[in-house]
Amino acid sequence: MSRLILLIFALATSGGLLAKGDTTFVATGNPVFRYKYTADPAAMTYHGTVYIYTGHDECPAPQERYVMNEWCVFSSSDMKTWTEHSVPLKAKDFSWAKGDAWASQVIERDGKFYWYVAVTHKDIHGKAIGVAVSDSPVGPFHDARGSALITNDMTTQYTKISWDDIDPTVIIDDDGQAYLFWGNTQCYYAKLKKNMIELDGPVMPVNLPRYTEAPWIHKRGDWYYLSYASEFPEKICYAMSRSINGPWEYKGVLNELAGNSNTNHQAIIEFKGNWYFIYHNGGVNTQGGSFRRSVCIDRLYYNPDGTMKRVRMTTEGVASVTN
Ligand code: FUB
Repeated sequence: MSRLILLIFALATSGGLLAKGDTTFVATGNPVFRYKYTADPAAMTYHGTVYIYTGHDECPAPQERYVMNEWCVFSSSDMKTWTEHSVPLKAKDFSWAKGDAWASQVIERDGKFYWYVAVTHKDIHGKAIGVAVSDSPVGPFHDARGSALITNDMTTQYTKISWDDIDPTVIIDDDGQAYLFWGNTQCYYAKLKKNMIELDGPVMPVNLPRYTEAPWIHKRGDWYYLSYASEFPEKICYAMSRSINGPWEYKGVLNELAGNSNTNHQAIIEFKGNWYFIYHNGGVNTQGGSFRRSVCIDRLYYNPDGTMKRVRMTTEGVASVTN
């Protein structure tokens, strides 16, 4: 099917968020996005559409380092036909940041979209977390504070490393209280004010076995799930709790090593009645790997007791959802 026909098809089905420069394509399996390297997926559902926010691995082969300057957003109403929207946010959009568009997550509150990102701080040694805001899930986004929400000096009592303040994940609980979780080596969490751009209490540690990074917090029924990258190379493990404040009970491995990438960074969402495990591997072409990663999607299933079944990573990916 030609690109033009795909574009017309998407215009008819996308709910009207297409703009000049957007690209639409039909996924053929895993990895989903094959024409550029995408990493650290975060996902959000909103009004019948799923949005996947990613970092962009730009490191030229054969170099082996993170070169990440911007974030990307993709949307779909059926998990098969995807639109990439114009780049909605870059590390340089945060005037206080030096660069490094690392892992992130977007959440909606009261019609605004808040994008929590990890970057390197220009003046305060180490990584930092910022937040951008937009009236649309596809942007454009702008720095919501003009300063970092989390800086390395706020967490030195827990670890002296300079790269612990990365990988933000966010949840709004049923009572309206929002929480930010993040961290490398040590997992942290803190309450957010209703404005979503200020902390509403102290930074608190969450102790999880063999924790490395990439926390993702989600809720299903009365259970809270905290999944995270464990050890290195990373596999994804998880813990469950009846309370967002813990105690967290370790439940084991959720996803095995990707094999072709040291990191595996996951997002978990429900969309149109199905649960999805969204992650990255190094599976696109012969140059893919730990610094040229690609987003994949597979189904996630629960056991009757609420625990999650181990993910089966597939080449075929997920089927189109029609309802
Ligand atoms: O993409 C840079 C870093 O690699 C992320 O912050 C980690 O989660 C890992 O995926």
